[in-house]
Amino acid sequence: MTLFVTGGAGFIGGNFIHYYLKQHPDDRVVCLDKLTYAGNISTLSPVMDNPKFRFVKIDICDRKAIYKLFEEETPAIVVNFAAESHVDRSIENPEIFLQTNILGTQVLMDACRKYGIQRYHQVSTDEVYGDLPLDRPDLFFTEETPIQTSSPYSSSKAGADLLVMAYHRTYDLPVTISRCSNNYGPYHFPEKLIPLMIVNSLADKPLPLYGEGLNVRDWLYVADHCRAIDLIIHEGRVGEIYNVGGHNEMKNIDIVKLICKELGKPESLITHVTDRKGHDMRYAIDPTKIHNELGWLPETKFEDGIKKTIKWYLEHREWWETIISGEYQNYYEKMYGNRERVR
Ligand code: NAD
Ligand code: TDX
Repeated sequence: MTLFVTGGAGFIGGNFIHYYLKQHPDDRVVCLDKLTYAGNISTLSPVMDNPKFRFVKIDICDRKAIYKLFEEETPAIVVNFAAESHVDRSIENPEIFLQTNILGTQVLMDACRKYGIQRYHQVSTDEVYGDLPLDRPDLFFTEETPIQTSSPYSSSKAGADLLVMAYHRTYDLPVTISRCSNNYGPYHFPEKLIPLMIVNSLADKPLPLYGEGLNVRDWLYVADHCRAIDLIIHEGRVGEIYNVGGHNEMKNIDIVKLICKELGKPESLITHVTDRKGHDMRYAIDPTKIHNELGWLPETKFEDGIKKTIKWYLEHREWWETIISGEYQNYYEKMYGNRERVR
């Protein structure tokens, strides 16, 4: 059986490929990735020599090339991780988000229709539900929560989700969607909160916290997300959406303080800067459906996961030092150079 994993040189897709090849040694995995700024081929170096693995540099929006690869490989399952994934970048330049996240999804599903497929799985996000107020801890996102997006990123992911469900209803495409909360773990690109704070702490650089730092995210260790997707593609019901999250809500400021503590750095490095535009206050997933239907529960507690993650960054300096020495420097200057210190 051949599985296509798009966006496999990125954070979650890369972790998923490592996970999947271990769990299903008889299956073949083909990774399709454009290698944008967020894609790192070095993330896949541990599997490059595996005869069950193939890497193809390809843009999911390139219809001709995608059709050719489907014809050649005839995948049974497609798992689509490929996306522009950073909210701050989407605020600066929404267009590429619409192209990759919506039109790229369409190209993949058209290829699935043309060449046949057992399952198309769309990796989506809890951000499609918008946000929850801080003073209503009783509220959670369920699969029935209406879509109400805040950023160009989340709107593009929601647009893709709607298209996926339309392809199911109209063309009977066998689809599933997972909507997961914030992931953390190895190979996380250092523009996102946790790796950025680890990398800056190690260099004794300011830790830029947006606004008061009271926004809440529901953190899940990436391997738990990979296991959820593996279950959904093999045992999940066609046409269904599954929320994935581990009831681990934390304020940004508490995460950053914890990273300072773990690395023995002073909290005085924390610098409150101008808030993100349209900043979502709180995300919180209700994972009852995936638990009841597929028996999924998170296995890694945050206290352990964050320690493992920090250890990984300490032991894999070359992975992130290469990233932050390149184009990332221009990005950092652009995004944080003009962000005012607010206190
Ligand atoms: P990432 O930015 O680390 O990786 C994205 C990957 O997609 C990169 O390797 C990039 O090169 C590739 N890519 C981008 N455009 C492409 C294109 N046009 N064609 C082919 N490849 C392309 O993202 P991530 O954090 O690993 O997220 C993966 C998926 O999971 C995304 O769909 C995202 O919306 C979703 N998600 C992420 C989180 C999270 O916390 N990171 C949570 C829930 C859902
Ligand atoms: O420098 C920063 N300072 C800061 O305070 C950065 C990069 C972030 N933040 C805040 C903004 C958010 O409240 O930290 C929180 C987390 O930010 P991100 O790491 O950018 O993640 P988020 O915006 O929550 O989105 C993530 O989770 C859902 C992923 O990037 C998405 O791809 C996923 O869909």
